[in-house]
Amino acid sequence: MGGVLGRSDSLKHSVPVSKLEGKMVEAMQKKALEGTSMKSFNTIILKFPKIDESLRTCKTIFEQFDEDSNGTIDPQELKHCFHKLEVSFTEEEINDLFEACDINEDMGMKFNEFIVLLCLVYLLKEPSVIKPKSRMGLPDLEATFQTLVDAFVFLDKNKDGYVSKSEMVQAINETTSGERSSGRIAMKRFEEMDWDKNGTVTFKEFLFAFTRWVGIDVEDDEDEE
Ligand SMILES: [Ca+2]
Ligand SMILES: [Ca+2]
Ligand SMILES: [Ca+2]
Repeated sequence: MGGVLGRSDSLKHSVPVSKLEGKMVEAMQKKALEGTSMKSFNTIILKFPKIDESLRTCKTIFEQFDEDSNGTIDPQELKHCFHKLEVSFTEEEINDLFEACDINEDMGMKFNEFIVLLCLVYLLKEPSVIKPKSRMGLPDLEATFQTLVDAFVFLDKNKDGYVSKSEMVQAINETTSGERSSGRIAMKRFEEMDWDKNGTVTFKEFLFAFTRWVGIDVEDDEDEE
């Protein structure tokens, strides 16, 4: 092992964080105080199929809110969505969220962006805010979002609301002790997550990576089922 310890941890945020990111980090630190149900990186992996299944049921919700059925949810449709879900966000909060999740900046939420957005809503608001209305078809979505929060809290060893490269390595090494390849896997996973390459992974980046891993960001619209 080389001797460059702690470097990525210490040169964290050279750019000031956005208001939304600040709120996310704060909310995540609060969640961290509740602890995590994850015991190892493998427990997270084992949850993938269930999370995948649950997120796919989200597709119906997505289609419901895509009022003009053009495959994306625009700001106006999102406002209707929040209204129906009884999520009381201010205009500014909704816009901030929209901007944060609209990765390709085309003023539309694609399915995977919408899922990330809903999960951030879950994080930012009190647990009861997404009301389990059966007609909306939000079955165990909250439980799934909680699982994702748990996974992030597990990875974020120092509970600062970000996952650093060394935390990722630590999490994976805890699981597969002694395997040489685990460090490389950790690096690869980390690089997939840290898409702005600033050395830390936010919950938002984590969620986007997740939608890729479970395969719900498929670009083409062909239904594989
Ligand atoms: Ca639309
Ligand atoms: Ca951390
Ligand atoms: Ca990053």
